[in-house]
Amino acid sequence: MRGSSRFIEACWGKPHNGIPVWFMRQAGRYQPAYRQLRERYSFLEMALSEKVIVDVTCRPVEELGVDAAILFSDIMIPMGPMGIDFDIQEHKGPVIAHPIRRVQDLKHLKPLRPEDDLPEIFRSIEQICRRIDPIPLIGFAGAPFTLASYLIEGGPSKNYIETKKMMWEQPELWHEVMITLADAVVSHLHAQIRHGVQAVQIFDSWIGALSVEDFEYAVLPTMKEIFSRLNRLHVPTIYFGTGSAALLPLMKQTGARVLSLDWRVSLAKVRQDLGNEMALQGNMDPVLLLSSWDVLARHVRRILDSMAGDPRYIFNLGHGVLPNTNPELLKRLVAMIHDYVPGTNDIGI
Ligand code: 1CP
Repeated sequence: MRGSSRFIEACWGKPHNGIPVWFMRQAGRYQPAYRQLRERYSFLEMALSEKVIVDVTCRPVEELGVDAAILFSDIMIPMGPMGIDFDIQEHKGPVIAHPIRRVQDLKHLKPLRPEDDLPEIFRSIEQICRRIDPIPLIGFAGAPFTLASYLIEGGPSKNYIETKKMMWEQPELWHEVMITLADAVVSHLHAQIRHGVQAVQIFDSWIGALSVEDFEYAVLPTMKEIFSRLNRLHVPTIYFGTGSAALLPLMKQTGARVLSLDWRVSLAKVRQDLGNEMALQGNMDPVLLLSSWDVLARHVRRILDSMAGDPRYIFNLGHGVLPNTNPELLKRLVAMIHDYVPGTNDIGI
């Protein structure tokens, strides 16, 4: 049996001691051990090696003292067995050999059969859960919009021109793409939960590119369907986006139990606007980790004071840890959050 964890308790809004903390991209390039391995292996070799997945995932728990681990993987990994030929290039990210633009391109995709297609990942999840117990492991997947943006553009993008054109000019094909990806996301996350992850996060990193109207029409129905299928398994479900301030009321409607926010919004204001049912996660600017400790600590204190006493709050960054971040600073930050004692707060929650 697993013990209780303040991260899981905070997701559900149950009483717990101290503010939970973990970091997006805590398993990755800022870690000296990761960089050493990366000199010898490609990213994809590492992301499919059981030993590497387990080690890179567990280290932040053991070295930084965070309250949750996140699986070392990538949102693109399930796309391989579905028939997408891609590579992950250093300093760039995913590059897709044959972008999806027409109905025929979609016809070649196979449904994901997670345990048969990616056995290394599920064996790793079981090992990780045993090694870090009672600290929980967070599983994840990319959201259909963010995945689609890579598949349609062929790689990282600034203006999402082909993606938006498909969304507007070929709504039926767009719908098919969203449904196909939604099925893969749900089956991948269901399998991760079956093998032991205790919470799941859906990364919609580039959703801020959409207007409120486009999100409501072209993305929201799929996200509602995904969260409704996931919530049946009674594990916390987290929805993350960046640049998404205008979308937050609609992101709440998806049914996600936790919203993960970037640094552009005020947590206390979002709490006020969205009410008390959902947990909130975030939202320190990751660039602060490249500043001096004094500057960093002042900003952290402000965030913690603004959410003091809120049982549904989880400290995190507004986006991933940047590669040049000093691990010692992350460790000190975790300690500061755990040692935090609220003064008086004027939020009243
Ligand atoms: O060269 C290298 O060593 C690869 C760098 C790297 C790493 C360490 C990539 C390529 N992915 C990852 C791991 C990763 N990716 C994790 C690990 C777990 C953790 O958080 O600690 C996670 C959750 C992801 C998810 C991911 N991949 C997202 C969503 C989160 C986010 O940061 O917005 C996205 C958008 C990707 C695509 C991707 N993969 C890699 C890069 C550099 C990118 C971004 C490219 C772009 O700017 O579009």
